[in-house]
Amino acid sequence: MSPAGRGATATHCPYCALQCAMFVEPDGQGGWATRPRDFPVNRGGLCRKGWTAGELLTSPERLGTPLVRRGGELAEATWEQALDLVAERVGALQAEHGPDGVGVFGAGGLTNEKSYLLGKFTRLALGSRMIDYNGRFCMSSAAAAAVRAFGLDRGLPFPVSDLSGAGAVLLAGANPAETMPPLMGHLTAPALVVVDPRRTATAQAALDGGGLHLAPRPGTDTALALGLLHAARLEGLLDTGYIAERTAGFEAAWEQAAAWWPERTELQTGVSASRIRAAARLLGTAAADQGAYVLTGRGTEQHAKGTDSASAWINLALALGLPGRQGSGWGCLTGQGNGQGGREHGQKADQLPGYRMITDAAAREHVAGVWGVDEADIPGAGVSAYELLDSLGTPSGPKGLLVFGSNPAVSAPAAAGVRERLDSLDLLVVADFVMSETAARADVVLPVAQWAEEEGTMTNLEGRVLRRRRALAPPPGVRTDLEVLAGLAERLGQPAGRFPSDPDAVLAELGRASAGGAADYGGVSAQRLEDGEAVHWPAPAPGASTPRLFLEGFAHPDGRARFRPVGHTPAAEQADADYPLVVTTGRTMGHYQSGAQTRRIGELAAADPQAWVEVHPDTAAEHGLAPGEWARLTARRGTMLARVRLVPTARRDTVFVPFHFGGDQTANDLTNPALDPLSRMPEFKVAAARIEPAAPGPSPAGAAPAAAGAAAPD
Ligand SMILES: Nc1nc2c(c(=O)[nH]1)N[C@H]1C(S)=C(S)[C@@H](COP(=O)(O)OP(=O)(O)OC[C@H]3O[C@@H](n4cnc5c(=O)[nH]c(N)nc54)[C@H](O)[C@@H]3O)O[C@H]1N2
Ligand SMILES: Nc1nc2c(c(=O)[nH]1)N[C@H]1C(S)=C(S)[C@@H](COP(=O)(O)OP(=O)(O)OC[C@H]3O[C@@H](n4cnc5c(=O)[nH]c(N)nc54)[C@H](O)[C@@H]3O)O[C@H]1N2
Ligand code: SF4
Ligand SMILES: [Mo]
Repeated sequence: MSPAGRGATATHCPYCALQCAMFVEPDGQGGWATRPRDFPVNRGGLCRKGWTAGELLTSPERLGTPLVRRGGELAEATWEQALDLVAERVGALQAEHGPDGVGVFGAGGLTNEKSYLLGKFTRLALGSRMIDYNGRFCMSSAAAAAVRAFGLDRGLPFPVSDLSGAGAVLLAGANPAETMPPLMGHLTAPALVVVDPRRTATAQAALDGGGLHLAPRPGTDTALALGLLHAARLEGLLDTGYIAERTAGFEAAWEQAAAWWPERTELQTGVSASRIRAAARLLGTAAADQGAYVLTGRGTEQHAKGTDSASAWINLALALGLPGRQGSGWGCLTGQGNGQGGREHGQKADQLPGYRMITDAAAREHVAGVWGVDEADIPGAGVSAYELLDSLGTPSGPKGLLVFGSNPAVSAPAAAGVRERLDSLDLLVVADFVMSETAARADVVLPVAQWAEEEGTMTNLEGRVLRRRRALAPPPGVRTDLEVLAGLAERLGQPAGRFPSDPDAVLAELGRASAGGAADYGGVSAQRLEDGEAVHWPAPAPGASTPRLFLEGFAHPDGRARFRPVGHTPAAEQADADYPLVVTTGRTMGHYQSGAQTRRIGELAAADPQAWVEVHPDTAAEHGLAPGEWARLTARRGTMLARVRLVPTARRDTVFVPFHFGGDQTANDLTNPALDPLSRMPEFKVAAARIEPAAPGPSPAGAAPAAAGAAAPD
């Protein structure tokens, strides 16, 4: 690895939870370039998003000045004008509608410091219950399942580098070859088993290496996991000693699995009984030998029963004796850059810092003490992300919303309805560095600093806290998110110093607020991270770090993990005569999430300029579709346009669309907002739809929709 040159700053990628280590340095032409840095997670690799991440720093698409809507148009304003206006409008809305009249929507891409301060800001400066964040759309089902099984949720309870020693790894609904390419370097186990309705690059890698690809019908993962447990038991592969010593509840879980013999599982899932048996054998023999891992991704979690589906995979892992063992385990591949830390510091509707529950009296006392307020001044639990978005502007919902780090106009389920709700608000404030589809509808847009212009910490998918370092100053006219919060808090009458804009001061406070909680950052300091120490939470004291959880016991009081007796239930929506296909959604390598950032990066936009739909050639013929032509997909909630790609390995009953595009190519105009009862995760991965040729095609690709309809603030 080439060492840091002059002017090179060591930091981490702005995008996904792998948080690949990189250098940022001047490119010699007035811009900024990135290159990989040695680090155990990415080991000198970056994906194409990482390689091009510098481009947006100096892009003409960058927002450089606050904007305020006047007479229907967004017009330039000073920071004083913009922040004064927000504070004044917030005050007026809360005077009329009460503290919950204004809400906040946060994100798992925000640093730990921002996540923490955003939760504190909502509870104290706004006094509102109404905060939630896009992590609800991400790994919330796996988090809920992990808490009930292990008593604690940390995406991977072991370092990524442990994976390479295993004999087998099962990936359920994850496509890391596209979503975390450098992770593939750790998936060197002799046998990979990939569970995905599509023959993804990851599934192909499994087959190429002599492993297996199981391609279930979307929404049938729970049945498949039950079938694998059944097959493993029939083959005599369960770890009965581990089940007896380290777990509870096996018999009740087995009662559910007993009904899922492989042939019945085949009928439900479309995966052949022989492959189910083969997968169980691969995994079970590796478990007893070199070790094995079961990992889940969004494909198996983003369902209206995603928590049960994650629990079914955990049950399989427990029955094989994997979790809490060196060299084996269960884990969830967390998604956003700070998807892990973002869920620990109190931007979730029901949580306080340290992964504490906002309804827990002792937790409230502790946090109130750190905040210097009365416990009664901390409001109670709010509502989950989709419920919050769906209530905006209604009699019972907030009339004002502040958005930090998300683009729900594109990324929320049933997005056309969500856009309507956003447009019905009296006040929409968006802090962003580009004019996202959500920012374009705002009354006030606040231009903020980007990753390479600020300091802070991020917690990667293995619970390791990392230092984000500043390589350059933000452009004049741009402020950091922490400065924005400080400026607003002051105007809302908060005491000076309660909302520090210095990230290290916030980290120190976050450490105190989280101390004693499940995600304890009490011993995390800027200095430890600067020194390059690997600090995995819980880190309650200086020097403390926990790279591997559960080796001594699980986090339930008796130290045992819990099986959960889950059965298979069908997806919320089934294909029928009017909507004969299942549409599932996900990602491609070159775009990130709603595409707000990557659609503005030349090389990435050129590679994938428009939405496409993957269709089996027979299905295409049946519906009159030709490759390269535009198709219209229609679901009960709306329609989208996408170009046809013929994929001979696709299932005939299923089509796939990426959700990275806006305008009339918004995949979420199709998706079903049916919510998981526990995690409140929407059913992003299963909607019933029909498909037909669409001529002449769409308006300009993924263009931001006109900002019509948003109410003028003045
Ligand atoms: N390039 C890129 N990388 C990213 C991101 C990005 O937007 N772009 N986002 C980051 C974030 S926030 C996240 S959460 C992660 C997500 O990372 P992944 O979970 O890998 O991403 P997805 O593509 O959403 O879903 C994975 C797979 O689930 C499959 N799938 C669909 N329905 C089902 C089903 O019913 N069962 C099963 N078993 N599989 C199903 C899809 O075909 C897809 O291949 O990626 C992170 N990395
Ligand atoms: N159909 C379908 N929909 C999905 C999914 C799916 O698989 N299928 N996946 C879901 C998942 S897993 C996720 S994580 C969500 C993500 O979807 P979103 O929440 O929309 O995430 P992004 O597109 O990354 O939007 C982030 C926005 O914040 C800005 N931003 C980035 N960093 C910062 C920052 O530090 N501060 C501020 N103020 N702004 C910042 C970016 O410019 C961008 O406009 O989408 C969900 N939606
Ligand atoms: S894999 Fe994730 S962290 Fe690594 S370079 Fe790509 S987007 Fe960045
Ligand atoms: Mo995500």
